[in-house]
Amino acid sequence: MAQKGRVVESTGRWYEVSYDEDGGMETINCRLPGRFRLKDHDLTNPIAVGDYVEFEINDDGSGSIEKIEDRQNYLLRQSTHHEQDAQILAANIDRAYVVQSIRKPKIKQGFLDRFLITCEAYQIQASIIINKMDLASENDLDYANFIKDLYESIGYPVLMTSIKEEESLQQLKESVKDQTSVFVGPSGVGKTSLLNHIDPAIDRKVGDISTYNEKGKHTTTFAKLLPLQQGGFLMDTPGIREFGLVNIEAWELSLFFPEMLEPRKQCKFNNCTHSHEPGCGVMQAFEDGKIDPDRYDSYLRILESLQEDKN
Ligand SMILES: Nc1nc2c(ncn2[C@@H]2O[C@H](COP(=O)(O)OP(=O)(O)OP(=O)(O)O)[C@@H](O)[C@H]2O)c(=O)[nH]1
Ligand SMILES: [Mg+2]
Ligand SMILES: [Zn+2]
Repeated sequence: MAQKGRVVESTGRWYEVSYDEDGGMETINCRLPGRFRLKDHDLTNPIAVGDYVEFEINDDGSGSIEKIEDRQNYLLRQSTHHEQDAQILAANIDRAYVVQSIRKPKIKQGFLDRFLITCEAYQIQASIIINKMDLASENDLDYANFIKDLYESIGYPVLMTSIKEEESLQQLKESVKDQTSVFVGPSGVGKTSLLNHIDPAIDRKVGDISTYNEKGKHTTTFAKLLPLQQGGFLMDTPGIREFGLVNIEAWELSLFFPEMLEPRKQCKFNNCTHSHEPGCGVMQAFEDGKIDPDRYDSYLRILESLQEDKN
């Protein structure tokens, strides 16, 4: 008889599936019969971590995936320079957290903005975590508060955390309960450390203090969806330097900046790129102080990079 489960890890050939057995979580290694393999042409993975599946248990104790349920949503990512390599990072997610640290390494606003654009484009709720707040100087604290006010005014919750201050993790712990969440961010910001504090049973390897900025040093090397004791799933992902945008055209970019949605209705030209055109509602809103200069600057940089891709 087929059982229902959820893919928590993928090696490309094997899929680890987590399922409920008499109230306890069990895992089984499953294979995917050949007939599924070429279903989704433009994506490298026919099954993604986070997919809900039905499987049969074979005599040798391994499993065979029989059915993949339709995805409610998914988060795509690509390494910035490989157009073809779009991959589903995770499927069926309730919230994605973009994790940054106030120091070691510093907040990269460009990373935040690119990630948030993808979440808007793929209809995924997003939050921002600023970790390592215990390392913050007075100036850092001002900057963290600036980021919090700015992004919350646009609609993204911002949490300030430190693994050294247990109370700072309370809200995060409550938010991830019974949800499927994903942590994404640069290497060394503390994604795995946060996870280990949310559920101490997880106990994943974290980085050495001294290694965070060494080129190519990543402590976490593969994405894994971890069932939480308190209910729900949390995905730990390897650190990435930049978040590449997938399948986004220059003309639609402003649709993924929530604060531009109203102003862009005032643009004189309906193919306005909000960069130089006369009668542009977005540029007007920027001049009136209704759009933050850093965000508008991010918009222009990303627009330029999307236009370059076309040539
Ligand atoms: N001071 C301080 N250090 C922290 C905090 N959170 C994590 N760290 C340290 O930062 C280093 C990196 O933490 P990891 O959890 O491995 O970072 P990661 O984001 O998972 O990194 P990758 O797996 O490489 O992507 C470790 O030495 C942690 O102990 C924090 O809140 N405060
Ligand atoms: Mg990690
Ligand atoms: Zn415009």
